[in-house]
Amino acid sequence: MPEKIEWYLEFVDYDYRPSKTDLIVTFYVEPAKGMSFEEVAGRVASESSVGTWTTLAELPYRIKSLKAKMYERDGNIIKIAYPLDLWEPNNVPQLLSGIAGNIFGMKAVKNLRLIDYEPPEEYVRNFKGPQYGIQGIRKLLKVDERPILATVPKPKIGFSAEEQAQVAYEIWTGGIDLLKDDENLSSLPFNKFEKRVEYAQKMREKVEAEIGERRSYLINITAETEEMKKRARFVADLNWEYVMIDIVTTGWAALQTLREVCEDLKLAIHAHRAMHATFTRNPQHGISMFALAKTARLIGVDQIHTGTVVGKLEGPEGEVTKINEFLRNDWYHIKQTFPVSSGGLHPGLLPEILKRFGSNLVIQVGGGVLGHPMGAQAGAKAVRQAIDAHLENMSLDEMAAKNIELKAALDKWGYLHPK
Ligand code: CAP
Ligand code: MG
Repeated sequence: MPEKIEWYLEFVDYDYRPSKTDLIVTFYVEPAKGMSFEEVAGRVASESSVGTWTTLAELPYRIKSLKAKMYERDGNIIKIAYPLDLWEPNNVPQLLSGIAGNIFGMKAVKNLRLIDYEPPEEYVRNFKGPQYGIQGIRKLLKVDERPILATVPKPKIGFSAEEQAQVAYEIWTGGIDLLKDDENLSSLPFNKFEKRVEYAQKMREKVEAEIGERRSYLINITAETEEMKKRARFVADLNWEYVMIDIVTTGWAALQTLREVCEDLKLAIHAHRAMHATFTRNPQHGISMFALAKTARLIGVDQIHTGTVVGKLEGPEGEVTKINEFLRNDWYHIKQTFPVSSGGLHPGLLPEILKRFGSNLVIQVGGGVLGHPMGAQAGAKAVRQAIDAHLENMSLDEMAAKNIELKAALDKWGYLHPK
């Protein structure tokens, strides 16, 4: 009998019933031409756990207990159970190198998408999760019920540090809770990080003295990890409450490091997801935003962008709702993470956002404030008036009849869904 070359089908077992401690992954699989579904599914389970392309001369005795098993199929959707011993506690890069690594490049798959993964409590208990969570953020900002509001100055890059503080004055006095740096604003010749943070601090003191309300700032510390640690310390020294991190471009290891640093510095983490659409957007291939958001909550971000459905950026209705519900639901000891709705929003779209996702949300409006015909402070007021209309069960037109700022916003953008 010629020696067997492959052993993939040993990773397929429809009679297997996962144990309580298995980590379960749901994939969408499209086999390459000329390959059976089980051969390909077996390859996915093998290559993401202990196997390789061919049978091996010698196998340590424990291999049997470490093999992943594809145990369920529903059309192109499969479930694979992974023994817990495959996964090092508190090591997210290693988890993703397994369940989201080589398998995406295998010739055997035409398409592959990681839809979700369900870690057992034994795995989740190794992680801190968010330091503040939704309740903690609301307490921090002294905002009980309504959505938390943020505005990012636009153009996204171009203001000097001092000019940005002027914009901050406008939006904070107009009623927006959080100033936000844009995802690609780090430390630039005309807008040095330290200067920006210092000018904003002085402006916050002025505004809070004037209006008697809490205001804060999502300060983008995105950089090399050691530099991010330095910037986080600088932010904490000036008694700010948040840092913002572009978690995809900085990477999971950096986020885990900064989560530890932010615990000591008592800083909340706002997660921007720039670059996620390189792998989340294609429904047949890549990794779902749901899996990305779950990973970010596990490590411990307090807020994360999850989409709007109606704004300028892609985000399927069902998935955004599912992500937002997961982030706000209980998950073992892991606190809730605030979903952030942002991207192409303006006052005319806010009732739709609140109807779809409720008020337990952070809403970011950048161009929809800085593009207001009467200026940024009026833009901020128009956002608050749109939110108040919804909370008071009034139409925008009724609210606009009493508020010139909202009327001007509706005259400019109406109920436009930007592209
Ligand atoms: C929004 C934004 C955010 C996007 C990110 C921008 O500005 O600042 O980065 O919301 O997308 O740069 O486009 P606008 P997502 O309010 O002017 O659109 O929230 O989907 O991650
Ligand atoms: Mg941005």
